[in-house]
Amino acid sequence: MNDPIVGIIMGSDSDLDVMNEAANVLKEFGVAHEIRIISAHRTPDVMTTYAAEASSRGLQVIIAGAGGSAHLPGMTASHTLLPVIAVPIKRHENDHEALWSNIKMPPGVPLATLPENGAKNAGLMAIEILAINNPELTNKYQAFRQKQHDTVLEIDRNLQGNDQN
Ligand code: RP5
Repeated sequence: MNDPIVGIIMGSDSDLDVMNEAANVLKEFGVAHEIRIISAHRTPDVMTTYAAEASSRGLQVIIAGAGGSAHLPGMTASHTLLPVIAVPIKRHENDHEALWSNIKMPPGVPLATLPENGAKNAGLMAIEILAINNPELTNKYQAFRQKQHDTVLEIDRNLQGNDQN
């Protein structure tokens, strides 16, 4: 595999089931990536070093997922100039702390916060960012969107057919 250009990081291995959806998207598009467990609270030194060195190691985008007080995405964004996409992890019905934590960044340090558990779209947003300067990836992404479009048309056609009875 090539050197990773996307870093997927998360606060705990208990976030893996959600964050693997981002990894699956990157795999589908053939984008080299790495997956790391890095906790803003339990391993703050690792988080700081990872973010500070991410760009010089060749990463172009970071996807960061965390639950609870969820400081990992925002603090990572504070230590790098790379775009950071946040995935707030939600575990139960009234568990919105991570969303509120991620979405309330101070002006000057942006964090692209996606919906709770929105790791699939985090992967796709990383593809969009990378595709800006990558025509091959742009073509793959265009094909993905076209397939999605055609699938909806087919489902609708089938529905109309089923209704004519
Ligand atoms: C957060 O605390 C992690 O991102 C995880 O979502 C949550 C719970 O972590 P574990 O106790 O399951 O390791 O920092």
